[in-house]
Amino acid sequence: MSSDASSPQNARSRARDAARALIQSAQVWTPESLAKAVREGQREALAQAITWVESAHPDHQDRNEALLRLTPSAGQSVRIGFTGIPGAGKSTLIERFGLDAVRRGARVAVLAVDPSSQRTQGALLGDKTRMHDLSKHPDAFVRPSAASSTLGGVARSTSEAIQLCEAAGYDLILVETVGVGQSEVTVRSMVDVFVLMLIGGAGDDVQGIKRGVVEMADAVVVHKAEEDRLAACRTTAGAYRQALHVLPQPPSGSDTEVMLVSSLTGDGHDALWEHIQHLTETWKKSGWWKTQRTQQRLDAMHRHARQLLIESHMHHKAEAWTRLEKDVLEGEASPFASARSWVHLPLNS
Ligand SMILES: Nc1nc2c(ncn2[C@@H]2O[C@H](COP(=O)(O)OP(=O)(O)O)[C@@H](O)[C@H]2O)c(=O)[nH]1
Ligand SMILES: [Mg+2]
Repeated sequence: MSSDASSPQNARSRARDAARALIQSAQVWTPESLAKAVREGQREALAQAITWVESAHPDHQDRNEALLRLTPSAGQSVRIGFTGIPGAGKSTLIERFGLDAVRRGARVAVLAVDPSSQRTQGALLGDKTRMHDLSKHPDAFVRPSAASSTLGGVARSTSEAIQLCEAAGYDLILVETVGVGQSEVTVRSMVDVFVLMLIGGAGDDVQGIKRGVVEMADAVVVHKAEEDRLAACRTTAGAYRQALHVLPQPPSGSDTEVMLVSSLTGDGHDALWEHIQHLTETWKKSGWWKTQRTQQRLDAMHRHARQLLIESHMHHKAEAWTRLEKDVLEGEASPFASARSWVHLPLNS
């Protein structure tokens, strides 16, 4: 048989591939067909399903609800959140951690929550190139942060994206969130293990780490701990160990571990993996695993109720909103009175 690229057989097969790709891209999904494709583990379907649930449009909510009903999570996964300022090395650590995990036999999904990417678009591009090897791996799925977001930010749909990844058979879900604003609090309530990442020697004020975020962490990673940075990283780690000592014990019952890690050399990566394994096993035995997940389901319901209310009102009373905003800007109405009258207006005003 000829292997010549210009042979008629090859041309026919290329045409067939192109036609198939065209059909696929033009495919009109129903919640049923999309859910089935997600459960079969088709990546394009998973990407499409996440795009669906990211939509805040009221007309899309029936469709999304049907999709989510048909893609229940088996609940066997481990969800890990990583937070830290831009530049802490989250994407780099996640790529290395994820590649180690697929080598150990896990199927890994990475989701990014980046409220700042809407403005800069920078993180989006950065993550795609940074997780290059992981995103190409057949046992991994990498979803860079959505660039568009309405009220409540990208985090709004992250718990649904997690569910979809689990339905598609991914058993290790890694969520990257930038340590600004409310995103780390929201992500904390969606993951089993929460990791705070710092750079050694950079100082707290520089990194903008709030005490509340340290309290939420199950592990503190002092990152980029290699070569001439090692001494500074050890000092930072010592300071955090001391600070954690005076904080109350976390509700999980496990003390927060402070670890030195380098994603350049890989030092500390095995220890981080083992620590997370240890927490998982301990919490499954103690009951904390189930307690936390149950509480998180309730948190998610509350979050959605707030979000759906505001989105529905924004959609149906958009004109009144603009009018009232103008009144407030011109000093003709008080913010409180305007907000109240808007809330009490009937829909479609
Ligand atoms: N020295 C050193 N640099 C690192 C390490 N991990 C990441 N970096 C670098 O830190 C910069 C920011 O990394 P990135 O993963 O994009 O950080 P993110 O914004 O937190 O996702 C990049 O230039 C990385 O190459 C590490 O372990 N050691
Ligand atoms: Mg990043």
